[in-house]
Amino acid sequence: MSATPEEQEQVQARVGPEPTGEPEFRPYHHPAAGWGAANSVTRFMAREGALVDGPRAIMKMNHENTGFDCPGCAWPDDTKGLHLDICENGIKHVTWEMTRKRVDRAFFAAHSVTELSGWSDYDLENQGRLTEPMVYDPDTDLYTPISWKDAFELVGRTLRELDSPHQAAYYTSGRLGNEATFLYQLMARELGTNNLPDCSNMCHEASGRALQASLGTGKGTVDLKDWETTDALFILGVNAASNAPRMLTALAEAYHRGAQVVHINPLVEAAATRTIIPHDFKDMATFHATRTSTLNLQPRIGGDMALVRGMAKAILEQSNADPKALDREFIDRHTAGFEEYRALCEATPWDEIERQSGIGRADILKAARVYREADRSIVSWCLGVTQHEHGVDTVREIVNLLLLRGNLGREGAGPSPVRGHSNVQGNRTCGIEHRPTTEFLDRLAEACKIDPPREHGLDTVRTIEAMRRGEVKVFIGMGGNFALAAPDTPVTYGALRNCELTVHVSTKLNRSHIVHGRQALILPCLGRTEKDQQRKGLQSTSVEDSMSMVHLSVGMKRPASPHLLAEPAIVAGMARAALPDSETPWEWYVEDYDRIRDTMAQALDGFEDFNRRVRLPLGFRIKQPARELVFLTPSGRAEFSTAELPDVVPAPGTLALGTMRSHDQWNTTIYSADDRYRGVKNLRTLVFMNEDDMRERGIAQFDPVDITSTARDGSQRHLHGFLAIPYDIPRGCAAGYMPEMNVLCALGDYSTQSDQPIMKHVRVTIEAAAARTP
Ligand SMILES: Nc1nc2c(c(=O)[nH]1)N[C@H]1C(S)=C(S)[C@@H](COP(=O)(O)OP(=O)(O)OC[C@H]3O[C@@H](n4cnc5c(=O)[nH]c(N)nc54)[C@H](O)[C@@H]3O)O[C@H]1N2
Ligand SMILES: Nc1nc2c(c(=O)[nH]1)N[C@H]1C(S)=C(S)[C@@H](COP(=O)(O)OP(=O)(O)OC[C@H]3O[C@@H](n4cnc5c(=O)[nH]c(N)nc54)[C@H](O)[C@@H]3O)O[C@H]1N2
Ligand SMILES: [Mo]
Repeated sequence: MSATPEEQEQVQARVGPEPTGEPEFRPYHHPAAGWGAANSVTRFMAREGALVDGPRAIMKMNHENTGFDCPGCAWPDDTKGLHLDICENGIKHVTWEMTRKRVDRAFFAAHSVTELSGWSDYDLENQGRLTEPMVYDPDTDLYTPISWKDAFELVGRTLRELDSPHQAAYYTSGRLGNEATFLYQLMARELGTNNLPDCSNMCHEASGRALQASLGTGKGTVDLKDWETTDALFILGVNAASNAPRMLTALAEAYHRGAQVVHINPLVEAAATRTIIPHDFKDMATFHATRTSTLNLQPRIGGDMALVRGMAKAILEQSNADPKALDREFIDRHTAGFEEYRALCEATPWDEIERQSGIGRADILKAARVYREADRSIVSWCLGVTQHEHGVDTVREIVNLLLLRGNLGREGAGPSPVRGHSNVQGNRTCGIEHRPTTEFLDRLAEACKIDPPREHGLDTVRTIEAMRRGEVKVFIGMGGNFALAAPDTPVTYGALRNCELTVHVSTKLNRSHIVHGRQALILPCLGRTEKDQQRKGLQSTSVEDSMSMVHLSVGMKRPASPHLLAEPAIVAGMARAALPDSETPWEWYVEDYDRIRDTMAQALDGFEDFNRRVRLPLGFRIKQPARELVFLTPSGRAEFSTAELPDVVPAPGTLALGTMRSHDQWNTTIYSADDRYRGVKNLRTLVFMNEDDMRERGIAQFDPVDITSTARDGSQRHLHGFLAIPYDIPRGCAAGYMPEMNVLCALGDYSTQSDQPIMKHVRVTIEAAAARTP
């Protein structure tokens, strides 16, 4: 299944920008955010030519219903009207969208696709905003302009000519607003398929499935107010300072308040040290840093479940002498399976817990004591927990721990997954789900007068497999950069190239436009910062954050080009062409998004009275039954899980490699080759290793190394010449950046629990690079 070494190398060498100097590594000892962030932002805005518009736009960001929602991460907005509820990376994100650079028809006429395929991903995106629809011309190997009408007709004709609706797949990246999302899933289902792969399949699928199984609803139960009142925060597998920077404010406030903040991560990330809160002008002026951690534990990669089991075991042991260690009343009234779980914890020996977690018993007991002494605890997690074979079991173990002390359904307590893209949670709520429930489909059928397909569709990995086999012939991407984000890069490339038609609705040029099907379209859309003018006036779109708050986002900038269409209009255009007999009033919907919202109010649970409630000052919170102690599980109670601990200890000579983001990137969008908080400059093709693991292999800092991954099926994949960096990471663990390292992730290595590609635990060997024959 794997590609030739040459193909793999081509892929990994071309992601980041040309370094501006020699690689540097100096461990970072400064607080997160603060002036380092402010400097970085100013330089970045100057580069994008956004120094004039940027600040004005940023003042409008995340303001209750009068501004646009930051298109960056899914952290909720401040509820107290904080002016400047913003962060370095959100600003970069917005500036990147508002750049003055443009990719126009002259650009495409001057550069063939073959030429562009030799460009780095950084250079592709850095050309600026796309300006008009383009179609690939195989005769000239150029993208050439096409009218919107002809583009829609090409999509419609190709879809109509398929033998089965299941020969098309409709990918969503988590930035799509709720209204466009609803129309998009409606189009797919009216055409007759549930093939709705999305970025959640690579992200929080495990969280959704675990919370669904344990609590009956696949979302977190807490909100920001809970974060503000909790006694103890446990943060697992999140690089908050880079990926959810506004969480720093919550951590610093918690620390000020005297709450305990425990970070559990093989790497001590910047958020686990100190921060200067950027909107706190006094702190900024006086360089005053606040601690954001009271305890850091560094488990081995994949060791979280054992660590959490250890905490639970400690609490249960204590409860023999001190019954108050448990909330017996809560357990008896609201949970099922407690005795089995207790027996399992008792039967799991401490030495096994220590070996699998990589943490000594004394440290586990410290964490358990924090948990025991807190009246209210929140556990928060992100990809460090989910992108594993046993991601579902681990999230369920987290819930087990919370249940022991009744940390659910009351203020300041509960599970709090940190979602990824700004609207990835809203996408799911509004129907992007390849495994829809019968209740969802029944309501959709009634509200929209369609007959939706009942069989489950394809997720991300299954879509790639089906494209390779020629079973999916049309790939439509609503945002995102599928070619680069998905695992097993050369295999994914091959799958896309095997398509009859690939269509990408995008704001910027990216790899997925260059690695295309026999026919290919680039359809440029408005960004979230831009004014969306439709027949009935200026439109706003709604989004849902990590804590289930739904609110409106209104663009304020003039569109990057007069030829851009809004995402709902693009969906409607494709749908109208593909479904000539459709009774859905596609154009009528697009004239006024209130009409889409009225239909959503009928079709979606929790969206009653949508148009009114979404206009409330902070929007509204979708009701979360588990929060009200209503558990939609088979037993009607919160269910303890009883999974055996997996064996995550690497075999002798091998390492567990986690792929992750640098500080200066947004998934496949790379801003620079620096990773400030990890002390790295001018280098992305690196691997962080424990010093002893390096010494054992005769590897010194910046030595080039060869990395070989071995998949479950025994196939091997390679990266050549990455530079080793000695880092504070447990022995047997290594880390490096996505998407460069996606070539190491075998397509077949997805979790049997969640179907998520295993991106945080790749089995590798690393050795000093063999000399290469030129
Ligand atoms: N600026 C910026 N913001 C972003 C993104 C971005 O690319 N840039 N991406 C967005 C998206 S889509 C998502 S999903 C989120 C991702 O947010 P994160 O989950 O923070 O993303 P990663 O960079 O993959 O980092 C994962 C963290 O998990 C840790 N880790 C790795 N393996 C393990 C393990 O076995 N156990 C534990 N406990 N920790 C482990 C790593 O050390 C790292 O700190 O961020 C969102 N926000
Ligand atoms: N090895 C490894 N791989 C990973 C991960 C990992 O941790 N390790 N993480 C995974 C995760 S969590 C995720 S979410 C995926 C990310 O996967 P994707 O969501 O597919 O990728 P992005 O890089 O976020 O997409 C960037 C592109 O989105 C387009 N875009 C930006 N704004 C808009 C907009 O407003 N509308 C539209 N239509 N398009 C827009 C631009 O053209 C830009 O090039 O990657 C996954 N891949
Ligand atoms: Mo994500």
